[in-house]
Amino acid sequence: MKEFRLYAITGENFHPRRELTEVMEQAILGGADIIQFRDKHSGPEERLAKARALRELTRRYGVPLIINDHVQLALEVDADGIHLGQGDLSLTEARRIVGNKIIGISTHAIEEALAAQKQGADYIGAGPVYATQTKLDAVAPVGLDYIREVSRRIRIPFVAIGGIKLHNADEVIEAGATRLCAISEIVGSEDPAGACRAFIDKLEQKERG
Ligand code: TZP
Ligand code: MG
Repeated sequence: MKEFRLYAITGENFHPRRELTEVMEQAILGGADIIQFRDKHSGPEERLAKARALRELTRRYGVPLIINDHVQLALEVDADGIHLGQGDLSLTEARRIVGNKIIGISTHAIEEALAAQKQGADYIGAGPVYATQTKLDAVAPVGLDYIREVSRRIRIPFVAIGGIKLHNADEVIEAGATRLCAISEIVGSEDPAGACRAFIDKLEQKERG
């Protein structure tokens, strides 16, 4: 898959004066280089309309669009990939359905990460690094130790997720993450583009050494 470093996921808790595509466009303008549509609340029609709007937006900017959970929706809007949790359909089954589209898998333990890598995931999510209010059924925080372990042992791209904010991003990067993912710190910001630029600055600072 194309290289990426700032993975922005849609949220429902964005700033009251903004709408979904506007927030995600701001995120892209600020440097988010992969977008995930994650929507646990809308019904099928609303979900399809939102996915279509995001497809149009991400195509315009040449940014990959990943769909969380809904494999058929990903096919319907011709998204670039899907993201699955441990409880969703298996990677083998997903691969059979989506062919060579991107498949990302959430992992919370090194065994899950190794299994996802072995089964052909294109990237994994590693987290939640910190406690988060955004995903209420998230497992307990895995902390920076998990980021260190994944960066040592996993060869496919991994993105750190969960409670990542501008005030703690440096230590996540220091632990070995070269890609960050955030929901609330981006979509809940008064200035999503500025928040993304600030994350990118931190990643670039590390890249420059
Ligand atoms: N998966 C693990 S933590 C999380 C998801 C979807 C939520 C991340 O949201 P935030 O607001 O960046 O903590
Ligand atoms: Mg899921």
